[in-house]
Amino acid sequence: MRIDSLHISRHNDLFLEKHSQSFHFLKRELSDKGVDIESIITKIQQFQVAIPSWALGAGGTRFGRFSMGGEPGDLFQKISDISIINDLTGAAGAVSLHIPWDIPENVSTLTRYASECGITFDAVNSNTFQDQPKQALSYKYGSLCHTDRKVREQAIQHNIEVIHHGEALGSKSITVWLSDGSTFPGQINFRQALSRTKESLQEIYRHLPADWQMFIEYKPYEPQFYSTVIQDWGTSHLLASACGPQAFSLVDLGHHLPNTNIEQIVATLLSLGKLGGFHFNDSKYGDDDLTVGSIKPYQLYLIFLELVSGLADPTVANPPISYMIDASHNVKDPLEDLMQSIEAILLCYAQALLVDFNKLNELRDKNEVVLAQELIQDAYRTDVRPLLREARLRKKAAFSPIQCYRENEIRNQLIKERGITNKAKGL
Ligand SMILES: [Mn+2]
Repeated sequence: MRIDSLHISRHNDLFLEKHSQSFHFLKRELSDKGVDIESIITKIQQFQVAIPSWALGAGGTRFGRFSMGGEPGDLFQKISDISIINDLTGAAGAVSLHIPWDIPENVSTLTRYASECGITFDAVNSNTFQDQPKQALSYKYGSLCHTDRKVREQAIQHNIEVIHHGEALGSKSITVWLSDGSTFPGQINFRQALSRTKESLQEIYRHLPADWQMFIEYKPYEPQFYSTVIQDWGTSHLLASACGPQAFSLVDLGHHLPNTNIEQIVATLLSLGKLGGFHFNDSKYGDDDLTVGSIKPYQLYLIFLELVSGLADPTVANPPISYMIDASHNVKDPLEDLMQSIEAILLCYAQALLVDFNKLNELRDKNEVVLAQELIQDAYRTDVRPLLREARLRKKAAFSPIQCYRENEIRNQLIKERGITNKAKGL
């Protein structure tokens, strides 16, 4: 189903007067500080974050999974769900496919449908962390790092197939995340596992089309609890460099040990020109399951300071970054959770755009510690929601995406259309 643009404009009409007051108040306040508000609104309008095809169903853990009904049963319905999010927020115009959970069957019909929905195909993701039905060899003891050459070849071949699926859809990148590692001390030879992984990635890289990028994601633990082969950004960068100029590191917010300085990792990778992708989520204790900005919004803001200042720096030779939300929703309606995440991302992005980095660097040069901190905190403490709303109104998206979603009873409509027991494929 698609959301009727008339319903969105009716919803917006209710807020126009109130919005105009708060927007003009903020506009005056920011203009007095010398902020170019129009260029910020344009940047907010242009910001896009991809939605993964596995995020539209109810999330869950190994203990249980509770459906909310109306889940998308196929790729067409998943794209339709993303188009609802995109129509309401104006910021989610791409899908990131996970193969083999979402193998595109009728490619020309699918690409036509996606284009009608205003959705493009972002990075494709390979999966060698599970065994699939009819798979010849098992990934129980790893995939690209496996001791058996035949298992490594099977995993390499899978990644090449994923690239081919992506090419047919118009994707331009592949994300490789491995669960390879060990759960018990003594289980693997670290040096050999790393060397085999490097050779396998280099083989995949040789099959990368000339205009494609390969993103190498890292994670310190889980599902392996003793070691992972690509445990941190340094290992990811080492492997990306060993592959070549089209290979990059991918930072997933949740794939760090507690209190890691992720913004510094972002800055380091940017300065190396090797930050390819970024996965948004949040976490309290570990992993990556919570809504973006729900636990550590200030950390997200500090990361955006590095992204905004790094990408604007002419001495930084880093390509545009591929952004994706990579979270689980468990007890929430995933569409609502994704809209909350988009709002949190855009808030921190807009706040980072308020910062005068020339002034900040002058303060840093003079070691004005307090004033530098004051400067970044002043932007963080600015309520930029009127800017986000203005950007949405200009794009004919919804003033309040979640409220509009509720007013139109979208979940009930999806349940009516697809049934209460329908389950999305994925985790
Ligand atoms: Mn991720």
